[in-house]
Amino acid sequence: MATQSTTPDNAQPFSIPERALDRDCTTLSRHVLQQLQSFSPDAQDLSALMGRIALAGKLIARRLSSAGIVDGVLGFAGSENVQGEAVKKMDVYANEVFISAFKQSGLVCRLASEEMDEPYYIPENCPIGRYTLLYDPIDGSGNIDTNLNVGSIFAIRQQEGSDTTGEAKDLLQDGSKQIAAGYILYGSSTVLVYTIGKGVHAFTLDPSLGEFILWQENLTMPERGKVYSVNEGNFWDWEDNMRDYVRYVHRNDNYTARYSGALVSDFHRILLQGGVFLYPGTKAKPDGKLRLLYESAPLAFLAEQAGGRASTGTMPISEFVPKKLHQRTPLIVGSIKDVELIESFLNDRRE
Ligand code: P6P
Repeated sequence: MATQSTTPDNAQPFSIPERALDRDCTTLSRHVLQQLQSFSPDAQDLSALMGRIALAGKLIARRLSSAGIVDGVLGFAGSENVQGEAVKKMDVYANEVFISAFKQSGLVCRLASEEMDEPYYIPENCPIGRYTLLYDPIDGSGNIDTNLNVGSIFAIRQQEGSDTTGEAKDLLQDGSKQIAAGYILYGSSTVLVYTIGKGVHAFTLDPSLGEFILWQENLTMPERGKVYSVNEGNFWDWEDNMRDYVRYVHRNDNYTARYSGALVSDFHRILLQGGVFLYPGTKAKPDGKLRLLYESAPLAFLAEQAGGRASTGTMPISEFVPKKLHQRTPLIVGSIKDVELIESFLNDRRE
């Protein structure tokens, strides 16, 4: 029922479409509770966790929007991370943002990040929670200095056992242990996409409100798409069957190539329009480049929730049990028919 008011000259009553207001009030934290249809402690925790993710996203988006105007956004920090990659200033900043957003939350016991050799354990003088946040604070940071899209990727797992050693052995479990996953895409607008296992939902940051407002619910990937997204500069490093797949799409008019150099940006396109993103292993690096726990597994959770598929090429990403915290994996993710086609090439199952 829209609220109506009459005007003195009996003109058409002015009405405020209730839907518009209700939508503006569907913030991320409220949406999580609606998804769970519960106000249990677990539901409240999950809602609060997503609220902290949103805070981190707002802080990072604000910083990125001032790149070139304030120091500390563009350029390199002058160090290397555990991945052996040159660290950008924004990698350091964004990593600290997530720690600050969660440190006093009482929600997590540790944070595991692409940028940290070992997990950051919440100090004893801070409230300790029972969840672990795994995250890539800035994915695709090579794009920052040219003002192209970048993202943050996150996954939330329950703390299991009391392992406080650096290996965090209880994190070395398959993707079914993720209770929430998603990403924030810092693009022409800032979009947060998440799942808690009840569909995939997208929110857009309204800077005037400082809130992520519901944009689309229950996103589903088309079962096939036109886009294939891969860095063909690695073509001659791939195994023969992978090269055969790429030759197939070259010859087939139904495909077009799109590749941004930022996983979140390329995945978001695939989520909305269909197609496939792939970062295969090479002869020199059969495990590929992308990390499992805080890049591929969260995106696999989203893809499967959206009716898509995510594979290493030989097994579902969601079933892959990592041997170490910074485990790498080949990644093929997207529309189910496109992923299955690549698997048929890789496993010699072509009709
Ligand atoms: P390449 C960014 O460094 C990243 O981790 C992903 O965001 C992206 O998809 C990939 O690596 C790009 O790697 O080798 O194509 O530059």
